[in-house]
Amino acid sequence: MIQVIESRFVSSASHLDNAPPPNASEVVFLGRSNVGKSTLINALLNKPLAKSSSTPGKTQLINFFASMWIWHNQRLPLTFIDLPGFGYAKVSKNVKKEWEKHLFRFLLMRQSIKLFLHLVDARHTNMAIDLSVATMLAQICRADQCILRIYTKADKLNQSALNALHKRVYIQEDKVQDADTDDMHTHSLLFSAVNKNHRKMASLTHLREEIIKYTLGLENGI
Ligand SMILES: Nc1nc2c(ncn2[C@@H]2O[C@H](COP(=O)(O)OP(=O)(O)O)[C@@H](O)[C@H]2O)c(=O)[nH]1
Ligand SMILES: [Mg+2]
Repeated sequence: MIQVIESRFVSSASHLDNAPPPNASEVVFLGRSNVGKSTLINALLNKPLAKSSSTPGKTQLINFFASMWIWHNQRLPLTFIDLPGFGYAKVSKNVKKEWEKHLFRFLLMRQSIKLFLHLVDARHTNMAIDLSVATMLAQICRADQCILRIYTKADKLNQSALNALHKRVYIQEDKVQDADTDDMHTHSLLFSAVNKNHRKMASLTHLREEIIKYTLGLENGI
């Protein structure tokens, strides 16, 4: 049984250099604007900490959230990191380029990151931006890190699309469509913040277990 007993917003940063000192294992949430990052963070932490909005591209800073989890009578501190949306459309190309350079450096250099949660809209699973994020993650992922791809908004799929994606994710292995990437560290799940009890979607409890498993390096069995 996993419980999240405390969670709070720590601070925002624009770069690696002004990020708070790492003092726990870290889980990074990344994906396009509006894919459901803030919603998922709030659901997992059980508190409306991350601002969720229907206006794409609002988040421009890296936001840090501290939390304390209880698992098998152990206290496990975990930090969640909400990254600004990739593919943000409302800034100039140069601003965007500069911004993504900072993000990349942050992801590459921050040693405390143990898990990358890559959120992909379940309705649009082959977007170029997501494929390039997946490739980038597979390239920078260290041996002590994992990538978990979460297909969000699964409630918006019709039955046959849900079945097809479910089959791809759980029955066949869901591979990044790029032959160059080493996909050993990537796993996938379907999720809906709206429909929490669907047997083809991961529950919050299951997601929390996966997060613990991967951040503690226990992926070969809890
Ligand atoms: N139907 C549905 N809507 C969702 C889901 N997750 C998020 N949303 C909605 O999608 C919009 C964007 O979500 P948000 O968490 O702000 O996305 P972010 O930009 O990635 O942080 C909001 O209106 C959310 O209520 C989901 O699983 N299902
Ligand atoms: Mg957000």
